[in-house]
Amino acid sequence: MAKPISIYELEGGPNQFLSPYCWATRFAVAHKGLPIETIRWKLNEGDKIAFSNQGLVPVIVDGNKGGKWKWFITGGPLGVLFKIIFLDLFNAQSPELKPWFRETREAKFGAKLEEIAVGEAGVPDFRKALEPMRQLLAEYPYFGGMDGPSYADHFVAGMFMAGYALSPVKLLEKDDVIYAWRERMMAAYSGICKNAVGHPESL
Ligand SMILES: N[C@@H](CCC(=O)N[C@@H](CS)C(=O)NCC(=O)O)C(=O)O
Repeated sequence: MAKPISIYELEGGPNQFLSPYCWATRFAVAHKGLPIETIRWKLNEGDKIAFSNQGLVPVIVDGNKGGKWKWFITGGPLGVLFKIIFLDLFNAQSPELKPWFRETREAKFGAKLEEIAVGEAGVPDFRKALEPMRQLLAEYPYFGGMDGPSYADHFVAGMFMAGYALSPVKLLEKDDVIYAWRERMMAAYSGICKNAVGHPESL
């Protein structure tokens, strides 16, 4: 068996993966059929990933090769989801980290966490921001087309899995084409999603 690729991932509880970007990487590595090993990382542990010459996760280590996987962001929906789950993300931090999280995030955004977070009230905006994806999935089973998931699917599914890990809010209606697509993605890759800790009531 190949030596696992290690991924520095944002720490929740065991098997609780909080970062959409890390999820996209988990999917992509699983897509290649490669084993993966998680190195749990906290937001204030920039020193541990300094070898990647930047301060964000995911960082992967594959043998002696380390580096950051650079992805582009899907803009709208992830920004809205961030506001929906922001207090859950705060609450998922360890008691020692919470004051640091509050202080650095409030300084960065220039507002109280409670003013940034919108919770469930953000759902209509989130669903609206998914409209272009909905149109695509009405035509094709995957963002990558007919044949199966590709990186675009990994990235969007990563966003949903971060929501699942953190928040009980129902992001999708059952009759949404994106709902069926999410079910397909959550069943893919030998159950990497099934084994992840999250909020089943949010589905
Ligand atoms: N666009 C970045 C996204 C990575 C990112 O923002 N990761 C977050 C976790 S979701 C992070 O590491 N945050 C550390 C911090 O905010 O200090 C990338 O190219 O990988």
